[in-house]
Amino acid sequence: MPNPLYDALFAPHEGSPSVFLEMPDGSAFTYAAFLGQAAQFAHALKAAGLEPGDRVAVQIAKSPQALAVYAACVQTGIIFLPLNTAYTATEVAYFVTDSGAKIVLCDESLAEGLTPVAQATGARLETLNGNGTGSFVDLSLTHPTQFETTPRDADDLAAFLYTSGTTGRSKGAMLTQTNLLSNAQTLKDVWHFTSNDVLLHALPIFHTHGLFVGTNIMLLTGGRMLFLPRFDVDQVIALMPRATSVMGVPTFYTRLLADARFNSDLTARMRLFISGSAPMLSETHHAFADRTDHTILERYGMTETNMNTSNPYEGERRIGSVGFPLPDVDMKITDPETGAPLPQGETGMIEVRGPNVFKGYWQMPEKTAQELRPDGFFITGDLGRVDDDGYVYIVGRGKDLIISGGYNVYPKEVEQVLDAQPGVLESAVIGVPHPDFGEGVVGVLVAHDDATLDLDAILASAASDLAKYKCPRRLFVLPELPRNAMGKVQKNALREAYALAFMESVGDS
Ligand code: MLC
Ligand code: AMP
Repeated sequence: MPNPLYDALFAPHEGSPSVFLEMPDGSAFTYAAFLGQAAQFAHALKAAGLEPGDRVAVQIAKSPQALAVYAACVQTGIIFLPLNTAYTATEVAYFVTDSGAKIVLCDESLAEGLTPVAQATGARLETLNGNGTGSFVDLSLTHPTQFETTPRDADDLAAFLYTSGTTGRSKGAMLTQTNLLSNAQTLKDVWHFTSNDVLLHALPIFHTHGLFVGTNIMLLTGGRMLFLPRFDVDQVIALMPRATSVMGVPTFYTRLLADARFNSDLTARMRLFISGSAPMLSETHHAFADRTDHTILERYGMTETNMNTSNPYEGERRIGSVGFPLPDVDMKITDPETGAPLPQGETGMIEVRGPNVFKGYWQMPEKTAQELRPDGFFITGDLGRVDDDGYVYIVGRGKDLIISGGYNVYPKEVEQVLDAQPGVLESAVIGVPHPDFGEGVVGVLVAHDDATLDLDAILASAASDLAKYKCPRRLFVLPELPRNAMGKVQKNALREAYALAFMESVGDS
């Protein structure tokens, strides 16, 4: 009985002695060992009473075992719900409650904080640590290293990825087997990945980029990954001579360029550098090409759609552009107000349709209807244009979103937390240029009459609710927020006003 995603990504490697994952300490996991562990995890999930379609929420460090949980979910038809390890217990509580996850898997160090979450929702809490130990592993040890794959339809759900929104409430993007598989197949072809490739993998595996792009492509090809727990310049430089490809966010490349050891000798064996998840400055593109003779291939994607466009592997990689729509992706540029298609060359809303486009937001039919048209086009919230040669340019965002080091921060979510702080009447959260993260989060506060704001206390309190990367790096206080005639806060004015002050403060720190 078929399970298209498992059959394509994992089944071909069962019993294979080829190395799948190589760790920075030199230890290695063959495909056979990896899939044996995944099968044991699949048994453990089944023994815990989970059925196909149930959700498993995981907030665990990047490790081979963490990836094996993903494989186990695919093999059992259980929906994999990975969570950023930076999320606070408050944030995780929402995801677990909203998704109705039956099991929460977390690092031992997080177990105490998440116990009340599990108790409140009736989820079972098990641990899995970055070093491959934990109660979940203990549960799996007595099980066989083979598991009879659960049949699935191509349209069945494989994963939920939560993405925040302009209303501040996170939405669970439902991704089907086809969404993940079709995109991996397309990308493998357009980027010429083969079993000879060695991907230097330094991205987190709880987001589209590191999991569904990097990992799925390598699984599909049977290639190897140099699997780093996180992006570490020293490790990346040490391992680069053994790699053929890197996928990263722009911060990876600016950090490499800031290191004098990074030069063309180091990249001589490299075949492909890919960037995405955030805009790359043209100066970074040029500096990279000057230093290495490689032109970074920039592509464009998002949680709801996986990848939509890519610069060509062969042919001109146009700096400033995110390339062409992928072969199976329809794209149109529309008037953001009316949805009517705009003439060639004009700037408007980017809409995409294809097998990569998600099924909708979990239990949010209204939100789904607002963003996913009945004819299948998804309204991305990104503003773009297409040039005469068909290259797509992202020229702005129709959504109020900050991207910091490749992580999305929705101002509304942060504003809600700031507004609830003592003495705060209202707040506006903006993104301003940051030399390392591309954009940095800044909060502008207005105090209630007579109130004196304790900015340190406000930041500390926000940090207990929000993941660190969402927390403002600086707070400023204004007597009132600038508003237009309609009463809307003029965030552009705030961005202009605080960009310099923020940059200077980054320089000082
Ligand atoms: C870490 N910090 C961040 C941050 N990452 N702050 C803002 N933005 C970020 N992205 C915080 C840390 O908590 C720490 O706080 C301080 O900043 C410095 O930490 P660091 O050690 O320098 O950070 P590091 O661990 O090196 O992480 C930086 C990073 C990482 C850029 C390597 O954020 C990263 O791997 N980003 C990739 C995100 C990603 O995969 N995005 C893809 C989404 S999918 P303090 O106070 O303790 O010093 C998607 C679709 C698509 O968007 O198209 O791909
Ligand atoms: P996420 O919701 O985390 O998946 O983030 C997706 C968003 O990242 C997109 O909607 C874009 O705004 C942005 N993005 C991804 N890739 C690029 C890119 N190459 N250039 C500019 N923005 C990008």
